[in-house]
Amino acid sequence: MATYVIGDIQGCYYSFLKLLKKINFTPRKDNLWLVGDLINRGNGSLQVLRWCYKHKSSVKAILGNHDLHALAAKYNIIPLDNDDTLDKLFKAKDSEKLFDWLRSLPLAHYEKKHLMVHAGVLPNWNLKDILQLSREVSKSLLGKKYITLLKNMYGNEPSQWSNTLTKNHRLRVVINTLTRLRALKKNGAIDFSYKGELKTMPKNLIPWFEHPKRRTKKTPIIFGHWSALGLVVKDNIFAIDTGCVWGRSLTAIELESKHIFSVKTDKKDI
Ligand SMILES: [Mn+2]
Repeated sequence: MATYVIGDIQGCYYSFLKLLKKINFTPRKDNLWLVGDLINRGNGSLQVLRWCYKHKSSVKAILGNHDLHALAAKYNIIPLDNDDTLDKLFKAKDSEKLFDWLRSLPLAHYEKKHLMVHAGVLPNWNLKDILQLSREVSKSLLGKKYITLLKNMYGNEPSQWSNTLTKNHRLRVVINTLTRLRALKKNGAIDFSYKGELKTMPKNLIPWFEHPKRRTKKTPIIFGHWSALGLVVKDNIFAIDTGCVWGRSLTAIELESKHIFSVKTDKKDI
């Protein structure tokens, strides 16, 4: 029995199957954690979600920005973008069931002393804060007003956390942080523009995980979202988005051993 954490699949179904084969994944015996962005941009979003739904008792998945975007488009809050690849999933006869499952996923998962988020966390949040804030978003997503929440999540402001934010702003900062964060400005504000590599990062920015006062330093954190980082394994930080949908690779890490498994992107996926 093992626990594997897989990076951003983004609808790359054949790459996902290859990786499952490589780790010899056995449902009911092994556990699979998925770091979010299960769907969109790759060709196989429908197949990926059907696989996850079918194996949901073995899967612990969290929401990424692309999953939330898909939910908003599904519920007609925003139109699809030209580079979205969600048509088949929207038109499938089991679409409602799959989206209900997707909407039920949390934004953070903590188990076996490891925290999984899609993008990042803020320096002044401790583990308890993160799990509490994730639960607040889930409560809204699962409640009657989930359309209001999905409408309200759009926007980059406020870019700083404060305990005195209004509820709408509070939930927006939580969603933006957990699903979109890469870099912070020196004053602690979230930077929403930089998506590149560390070595070309502007001097006024710092990766969220390198903030000197981050309160979660002692908690191993596994995340995806930042494909330009590539694989990073150091100081309790496990960045595992290796850019499958960009034609690079899909990566899994075995939680207990920290062994890394990787497959090249299958050409059928992109
Ligand atoms: Mn993402």
